[in-house]
Amino acid sequence: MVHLDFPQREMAIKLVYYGPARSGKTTNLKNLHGRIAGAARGRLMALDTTDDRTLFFDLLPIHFRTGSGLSIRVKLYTVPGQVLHNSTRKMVLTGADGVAFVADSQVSETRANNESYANLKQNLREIGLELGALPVVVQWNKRDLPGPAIRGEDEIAEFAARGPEPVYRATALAGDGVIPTFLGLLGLTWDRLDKKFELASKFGVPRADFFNALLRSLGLEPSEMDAAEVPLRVLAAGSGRAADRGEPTGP
Ligand SMILES: Nc1nc2c(ncn2[C@@H]2O[C@H](COP(=O)(O)OP(=O)(O)OP(=O)(O)O)[C@@H](O)[C@H]2O)c(=O)[nH]1
Ligand SMILES: [Mg+2]
Repeated sequence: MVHLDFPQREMAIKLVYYGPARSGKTTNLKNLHGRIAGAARGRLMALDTTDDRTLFFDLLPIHFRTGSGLSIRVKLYTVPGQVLHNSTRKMVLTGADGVAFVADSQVSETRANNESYANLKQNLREIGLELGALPVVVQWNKRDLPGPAIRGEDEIAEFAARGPEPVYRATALAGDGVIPTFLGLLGLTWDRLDKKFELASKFGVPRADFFNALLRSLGLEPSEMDAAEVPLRVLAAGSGRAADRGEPTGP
């Protein structure tokens, strides 16, 4: 749950990277950690088994300040994708302000993607959140793998056209698509929180100031923000969720 302190001019946002085992959630955080400029970058806490599988969760804190002195903390978490760690996933998901679903592009992982998406919905329901009420973006990772092993571009485009979530392609291992996914999720989350809590007016910080401060402290180019604003399918304002319309949704 977002932490807002208007008198102290502080806010803290929690974002969660969700998805099946080995889809690349930890890789997203490691890549972000490697690219964030010194002052904004917190310590990446990761607890892996020897074969690199997340045992508990990873946490990457980011801290930056707008020109007008609003202090912003963004805490990025990953869940452990392995099926047996469900209670940990639920715990990490609690209080999330937004979710990035990292799907594995490999055809062999289709079922794992679907099961993980269903698991996300189920866990959200159990902690009293609804998928439709939460900002969610989808990242199709591992686009570098050879053609026959992964879903085709047309399949990804089709998926992107079907659901309401912005969809990003990525090769997290090489850092491609990592920043657009992160900024896209943070953008949706800001918009949702702004609607609910009137952030821009109460903090006196317009959306552009928030993102300019973020980009500056992360050492990013404005063009990277542009990439985040143009996912494969831009969220259609006011459109109902695919799930509510009884249509298939999820990867
Ligand atoms: N080819 C390729 N491999 C990737 C990519 N991203 C991640 N991987 C590899 O996939 C494996 C799993 O990546 P992780 O980031 O540990 O996956 P995870 O989603 O955190 O997995 P769990 O912690 O078990 O849930 C590692 O060997 C990564 O190097 C990618 O874009 N392309
Ligand atoms: Mg992991």
